[in-house]
Formats: sequence, structure tokens, C-alpha cells
Amino acid sequence: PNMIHLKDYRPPAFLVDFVDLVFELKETDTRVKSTLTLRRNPAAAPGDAATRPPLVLDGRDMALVSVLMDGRPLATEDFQVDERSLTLPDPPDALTLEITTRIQPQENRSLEGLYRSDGMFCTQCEAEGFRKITYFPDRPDVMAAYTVTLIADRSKYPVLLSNGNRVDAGELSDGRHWVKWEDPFKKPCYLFALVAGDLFCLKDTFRTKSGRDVRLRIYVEHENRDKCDYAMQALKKAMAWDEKTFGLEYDLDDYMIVAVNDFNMGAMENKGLNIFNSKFVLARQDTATDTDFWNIDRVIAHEYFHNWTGNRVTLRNWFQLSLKEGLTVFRDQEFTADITSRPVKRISDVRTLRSFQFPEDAGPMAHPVRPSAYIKMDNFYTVTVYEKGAEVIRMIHRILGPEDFRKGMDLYFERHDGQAVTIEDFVGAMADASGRDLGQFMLWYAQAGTPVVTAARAYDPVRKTYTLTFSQFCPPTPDAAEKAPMHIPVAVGLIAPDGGDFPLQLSGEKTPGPTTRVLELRKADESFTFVNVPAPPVPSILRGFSAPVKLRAGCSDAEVRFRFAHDSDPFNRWDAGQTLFAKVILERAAEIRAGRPPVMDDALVAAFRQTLLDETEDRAFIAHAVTLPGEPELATLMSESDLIDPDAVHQARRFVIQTLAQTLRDDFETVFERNRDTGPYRVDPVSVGRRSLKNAALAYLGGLETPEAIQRLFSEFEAADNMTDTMAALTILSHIPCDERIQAIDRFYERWRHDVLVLDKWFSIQAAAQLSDTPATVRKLLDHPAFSIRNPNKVRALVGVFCSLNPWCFHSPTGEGYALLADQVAALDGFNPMIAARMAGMFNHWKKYEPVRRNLMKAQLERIKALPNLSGNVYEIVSKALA
Ligand code: BAL
Ligand code: ZN
Repeated sequence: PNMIHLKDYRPPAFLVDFVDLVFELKETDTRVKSTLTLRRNPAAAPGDAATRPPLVLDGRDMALVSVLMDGRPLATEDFQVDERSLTLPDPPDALTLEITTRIQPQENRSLEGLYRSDGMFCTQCEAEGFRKITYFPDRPDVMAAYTVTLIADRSKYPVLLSNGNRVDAGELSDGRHWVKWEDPFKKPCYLFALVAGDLFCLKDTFRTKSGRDVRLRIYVEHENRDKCDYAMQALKKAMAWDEKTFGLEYDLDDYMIVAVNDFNMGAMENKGLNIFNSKFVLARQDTATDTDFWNIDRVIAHEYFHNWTGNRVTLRNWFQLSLKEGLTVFRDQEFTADITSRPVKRISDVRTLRSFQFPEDAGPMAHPVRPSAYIKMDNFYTVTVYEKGAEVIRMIHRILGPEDFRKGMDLYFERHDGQAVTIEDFVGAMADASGRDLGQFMLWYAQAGTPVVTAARAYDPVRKTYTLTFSQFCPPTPDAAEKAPMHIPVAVGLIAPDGGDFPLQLSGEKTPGPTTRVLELRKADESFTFVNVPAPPVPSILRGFSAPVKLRAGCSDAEVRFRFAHDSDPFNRWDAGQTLFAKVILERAAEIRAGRPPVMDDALVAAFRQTLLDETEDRAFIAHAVTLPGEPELATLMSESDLIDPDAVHQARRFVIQTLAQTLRDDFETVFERNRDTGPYRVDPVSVGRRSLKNAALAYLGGLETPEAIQRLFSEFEAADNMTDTMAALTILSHIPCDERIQAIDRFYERWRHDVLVLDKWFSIQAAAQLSDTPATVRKLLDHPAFSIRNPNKVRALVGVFCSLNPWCFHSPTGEGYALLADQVAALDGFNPMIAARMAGMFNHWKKYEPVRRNLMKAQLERIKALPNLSGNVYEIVSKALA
């Protein structure tokens, strides 16, 4: 397969000004008539008469019926068609093309282009799905105005939707009807969408800051009509927030969201017509957990925010993906922080980054936030482009401060509204608006790998000065061995012996400033000296996780415990706890591997207890603070100094949990009782916090695995009036081999067998169960009638959860987990290469494991690579993994 390089980017030879599409949708086949108004791009290399570039339209998996140029059929010698394109070798400088094609949405299992999901037609065009609908220059820098007419049977498809405004509609004599849509905003074809189906519609309105009423519509299957109220509220919150925070107002008269069950991604920001994975729309207190509700807020907001960051200003090419995704994730993170709890949101985002992005940056798929080459763009919708991309924006926000950041956003829209631009354009607007030099900062977009920052300190008791000396190093990644020093904002505080913060005064400053300061590192090594520091402080470095780096601060255990008790920065306070826990667990793992019985650290138990019982803190924060790092994160930490041994990690973590549970049993009981919420279920930060702390305590108590503990879990499961508590009890029970476990799993199934989304949870619970027979259970569940390999949510719930969230079972030394994954990759690759490649990526870290597992994984990767007709998607992943 071909590699595409950023350095080879050329502007399009032709531009499209108008697109008129007519779809005749039928179950047997669909006819698409596309009328394009094209002209040569004045910005492209003109060439002379002999070298003038041809007009090449992308297209695949379709049958060409006819092509007319300026109203006349094209002679066969005037165009060429192959499996990938339609080419006019020598077209005039301006022309109209009328292209009629036939496609088979009912056969389309890739869920890319136009396809069917549960009786409705829907689309997914990002990144390159539009070329499966009609011949078109399928690239984001070709922006056009669209009109779209949909024709379909009225009784089966009463709802016909596309982008923009509904401008006309009518009936045909044969029982069909039609609706015409017009989108006045020029857009790239990846933002095109259509939906046809028999759907319930929830209606509402939003009055914008300039006084326009926008019609809001959420379309779902009729059976889900009582599960979309929360999503509607989320949309209204997001619209109001973007006006208040960034002054950004919605631009069309209609905003539509459609929920579909078969969807490769989370959701898609098509102009005016978002299509969503139903998982991020449908929720009721008995079907969705607190996390599900907040994910709905997050994803609804994310797609809404794309209307400005992505749609009004779009991408010049796919290498710039983080221009819209990193920025939009940053925006949705800020939104969630404002409507929930800012510190807790930060903690959970960093947990994700460390568990998934840091490993990606240290593995075979490591790539810069702006990748420089790809085989399949689909493989680059990654945690690096999204989550590290958001961290990069957050660093700009921190360096500039909120006011200049806002000025930079305003300037970006002022300069680039309606354009397809690059990351340089965004950073350029930020630099120009603030007067800051962000030249070196651009390295964050170009260099892969997680920088390691080391801090050394020196206190001078005579001069009362305190010097922090930083050095930075970015490890080699497959794309580059040598890295240049980066521009890294490091937020620092100095904690006094009484636990308060010292005011900070840098050498050369006349007066002390605030208690947290951002130091900007630019060199491989540099020092900062604080003056008037009356006593030796404990440093609190990288407050708020001010940069996506690994910090080596060389603090003693006592200092880290002190920060766990006193750090005024909640992120760093939490992080201190995680550092302590990880160290203790990995030490126990070493003891287990050496054949010695593990011994608990008393100082840790005391520090843990103090935090557990801290009544002054937000409960959601405490719940995070008493949650140990997960096995995937511990494995990553172990891999920094050793080969990963999943058995030792698992046993050590269990040992620490059980010891804490036994030692602090009464305290967990107290916390559990204190946080039982007897009022009606609500999804506000206080209620969610109570539930999360109560359920964290329940998890420790359940970990005791005594008959009473099991009984309690079962009765909590039975008594729960909301899915959060149901899932909490069932998850804890799922790890304990007992009859109650089986009964609870069966009851859950009986109750929810008709709800496909809730059944995803039923599959996940069993896939994540830390029991030795889980690999066999997962294998059996693949044949369960409620499982479907064609539904990505099911694949992610069963296979994805098993492989990524249950490392002890997935990495069973029998190799059965690996065989299971490779079998699924092979099966998926035949019809949905995008999801197949996602699953294949679960082998990416095979080289970091001890030899038995490493060899077993390598054998499965080689087996996949040798499959006949392997897709470019999976080839790209496995060939990099094996390299
Ligand atoms: N653009 C693909 C889905 C999302 O990031 O919103
Ligand atoms: Zn996005």
C-alpha cells in the first residue's frame, strides 16, 4: 500500500463551487445523480498546454451509469474510470459534470459512505467516505455549497434529512416523497450527511445571543423516545457555553442530531446534521451510568463546538487533523470542567492520557500530533492527535493566559472563517494576538514521544534562595532518533513546612507573585532561582499537569506523602497519591517475582486513611484519590525499567487492595454509610461525587470476598434504582467466583435483553472479569445471539474491553487471548477494516512483555500480516508493530 506524505501536499487542480445531489434511496440499490460546477484552481500549478493537470475525481465501490459534460454525454476517449477514480485527461478550465452512479448501501458493512443501520439509511464520510457515494475530489480543501434532494418511500422513510435548511418537499405518485435541502455554507465533502428513516423526533429551541431562534431536533428510533431528554439539555448547555466563553453563535436555523446503532466512531459533526453513535445520545437513569451521562455532555458539546472549530474553519489536508480535534477536545474539556468539577475532570483526562497516549508515544505507532505520513488516515484518529493535541492547546492557553488565548481565537476566526487552513495558521493567530514567540513551541506538533523532565533542587539557608534546575530529554521514536529541546510550561509551587504555599519571587523580581508560577523551559538544561524563601520547601512541580511530560522530581517518599496530604493543587495532590501507590504496588510485584511474600507499607496505609477520611474535600476528588492506578497504567510504568509481567502486576495490585480493605475495613464502612444517597437520582456534581465515593468504598469492601461482602454486593445490585449503582455492584461481584455472580449476570441479561446499548454493558462486565476462565467466556460470548461482529459497539464492548482493560486475562500465558484477538481481526478485516485495525493495535506493545508472551503475540501478528487480501488499514498497524 502507498504511503502519503505531508511534504507532497499540492493544492487541488480543480475547485468545486456547487454540488447538486439527487438520491433515489431503495432497499435494492441507490441511484446518485451529482451535478458539479468545477473550475481550474488559480492557486494550483498551471502547467503549460502539455502538462496541464487532469481532473481526477475519487470514487470506489460504485457503478458508473453516465457522465455528461456541459449537458452532453462524454465520449469514451474523453474519460477513464478505474477502481479508485474517474479521470478527465484534458477538461476545459470551467465545466459542469453530471455524474450518475449506482451504489449498494444495503451491502455496505464498512460503515463508511452511505449504509444502512437498523432499517434507516445514514452516512459517515470523514475521512474518505464520500468517495464511496459519488465521484468527487474527496479532500478537505475542496469546499463547495450543496443542494441535496432525497427521494424515498414515504411509509418506510418519513424522515429525510441532509445538511443545512429544508427548502422544498413534495409527493410522487408511486408512494415516494422527496425533500430538498440547501446548505448555504461552503463545506468539504467529509461534512456531508444524509439520513432517511422512520424516527421519533424530540423538538426544542435555543435563542442565540443575537436573538435568533434555532430549531433543535434529536431523532431516535421510536422505542428510545424516552431516552433523549438529557442529550437535548446537553446541547442547550453547550450552545450557551460557546457563546459565553468564546462568543461563538450557531449559524443555521436548524441543528439536528440523529442516533444510530452501527457507527465506527463516537459521533460526527456533519454541518447542521450530526450523526451520533446512539451510546452518546440515549440515557435514562436506569439504563445509563453517571459516566454515560457525562459522556453525553462531552460528546454533544464536542460535535457542537466543531461547528466553528472544524466546519467554519476546516483543514487543508488530513495531516492537520489535530487543528480541529485537539482544539475541539480542549474546548469540550473546558466545558465539562465548567459544568462538573474542574480538578476531577483534569485528573480523569490525565489518567486517560497516561494510560493510552503515553504508551502510544512509546510504541510502534508513535507519531507527532501532526503526523507526517500515513497509509490510511483512519489509523490516525488517535489519542495522540486528540488528547495530546488538546494538551498542546492547553499549553498555549497556559503560556498566553485566558485573555490572550481568547484574542487569539478571535483573530483565528477573523482571518480564516470559510477557509481550509493549517496548524501554522492557528498558532500564528495565537502568536500575533499575544505578541508571544511560539516558533519553538511548534515542535510539539512535529516531534513524537513523551519528553522526560528532570528537576533537581538546592536550598541555600544563608541566602534564603531555592534553585530548581530542569533538564529535558525526548526519547527516540520510530520516526526520529534525535529530538530538539521543546518549549515546556512547568507550573510550580513551593510548599512550606506547615503545608501552606510560599509566595513566589524569582531572582530579579521586586515583589513576590502568586503561589503558583509557570516557568517556561526552552533549553536542554536550565535553572530558576526563587528568593526570600524562609525555609526549605517541598516542591510541587507540574501543577495541573501543565505539560504532557513525564516528571522525574527525585522526591523522597516522605515528601510525596507530605504532598499527598497538603498540596493545594488538587491535581498534584492526587498525583502524589498515585506515585505512592504505583511505587508500592511495583515493589510488591518485585517481591512476588522474587518468590518472597509481599509486605505492606504502613506509612502508605496511614496516608491513604487520612485522605479517605478527609471531609473537607470534594467527594469525587477523594474517590479518585483512593483509586489505585489500573493494571494497564502499572504495566506501562513497569515497562520503563523491566519487561512487563502481567501476573505479578495483577497479584501485587490485588494484594494492596485486599490489605487496605482488611486494615481499613471500619473506615470503608463509615465512608460507605456516610455517602449513601437516599434522595432521588440526580446527575449533578455533588450527587455523582457521593455515588463515586460510596462505590469506591464498596469496591474495597467487596475485595474482601467474604460471604457477607458477597451478600451485600448482591443486595446492592438488586436494590439499585439507577444504572450507576447497578453497574458498581455488578462489576465488583463479577471478579468474585461465586453463585451470586452468575445469578446477577443472568438477571441483568433477563432485564435488559431487549436494549442493545445496555447489553453492551453486560458483555463488558464479563470481558473485564478478572477470573481465569474469562478468555473462554469471551470466546463463548462471541457466539451469543445478542453479539454481532458487525456492530462496532459490540466488538468494542466485548473484544476491546477484554484486550485493553483486562490485561491479566488477555495476556494469559496460554495464548488463548491472543488467538481470540487475531481471529477477530481476521474476521473484521473482511468488511470493516477500520475497526479491524483498531483491534489489531492491541498487540502494539508486544515487545515490552516477557519472552513467553512476546513470542506468542509476535506469532499472531505474523499470522495476521500473512492473511490474504489484508486491508491497508491493518497492514499499516501490523507492519509497524513487527518492524
Ligand atoms: N470528526 C470525527 C468525530 C469527532 O472527532 O468529532
Ligand atoms: Zn472531533
